[in-house]
Amino acid sequence: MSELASGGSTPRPRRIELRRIRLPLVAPFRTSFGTQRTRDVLLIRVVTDAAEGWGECVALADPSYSSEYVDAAADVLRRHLVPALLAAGPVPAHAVAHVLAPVKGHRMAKAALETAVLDAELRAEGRSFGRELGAVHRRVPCGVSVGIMDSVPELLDAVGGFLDEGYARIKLKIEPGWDVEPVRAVRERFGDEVLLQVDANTAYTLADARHLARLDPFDLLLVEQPLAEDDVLGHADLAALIRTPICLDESIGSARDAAAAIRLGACRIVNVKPGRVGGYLEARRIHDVCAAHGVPVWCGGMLETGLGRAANVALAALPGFTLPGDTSASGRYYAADITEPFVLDDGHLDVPTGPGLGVAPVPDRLAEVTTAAEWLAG
Ligand code: NPG
Repeated sequence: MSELASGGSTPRPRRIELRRIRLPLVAPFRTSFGTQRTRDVLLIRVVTDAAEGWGECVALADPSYSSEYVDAAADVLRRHLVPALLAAGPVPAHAVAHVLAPVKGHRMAKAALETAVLDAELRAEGRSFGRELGAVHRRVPCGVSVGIMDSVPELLDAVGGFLDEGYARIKLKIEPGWDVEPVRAVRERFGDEVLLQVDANTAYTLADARHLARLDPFDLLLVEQPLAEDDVLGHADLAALIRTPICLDESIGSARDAAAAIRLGACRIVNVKPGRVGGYLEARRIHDVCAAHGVPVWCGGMLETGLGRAANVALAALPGFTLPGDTSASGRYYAADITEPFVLDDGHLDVPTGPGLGVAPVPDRLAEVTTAAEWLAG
């Protein structure tokens, strides 16, 4: 028996659907790399003889957060990843990455496919994502990410609203020209006890070190990805020049990247986004590497629908996720989600306990927002 087939009774993927949906955001979301107004999402459905499973691709419409974008993800899935998986026969979820490895890069596309296979497998076996990944909490505290605004008063209104809703942590998006003053204003208005952090999405260079040190007096939990994605050494240099702990996001594509960044002293905290790192199984490995080094992790977000959110909440319940994540309620982004919405309860979301993701698209709602769909078969 081949290594891949060692799952024994592993059902074979028979058909795989690529489906595009379009969801309007409740409000524009501005970051240092652009403004999102709608979410153009690629969903993958894997159908086996035993069950069907869903995966959400987090690639944005444009290659602005990273080099991946949704049309490219659909293309590489259609031409390379799905044919490779269908040709491989019965493949357990833990072996999907190995089957897809000959294709370089495209981690967000690979993550979505692996998630759909894992969901189908877990649904067939009646096991939840949380149990499979090693969740140790029944619910997780949630943070919220607040976009760049036109004015400080507008920002203070938004932050006040989120605190009233019960969010346990506030993350402010920053860029040159929108950093020290908004942070100062939020601290002055809401006090020192609010858990506060900032996210630059690569908007600075090492030459900004003295400016970034002006954030030090505000006792931020962390500054996320101040420098370029490929500037790990620059982050290590910056760490010697500022007191605020550095957290890496875009720079970390794998557990190996995380180990290297930690060894270099480039970060004291890691943002884990399953899409960015090729899937939930690699995300768990990053959790394990960081835990072994005493490095806290938290779960990032890519404006997921309920499908991706369900899996993120399960991941965020692992023991090393000691900081609140960007696992906000569905209503933070969508007036109507494609699944039952995730609703905040005392600043927390419940970890789904049903088989697989524990949630599924509501068929009518899914049909309403679908812009294209195609089936691929072996
Ligand atoms: O809560 O899902 C969420 C979004 C959290 O700020 C968030 N994500 O760089 O981390 C990020 C950022 C982002 C990603 C913003 C993609 C826009 C698109």
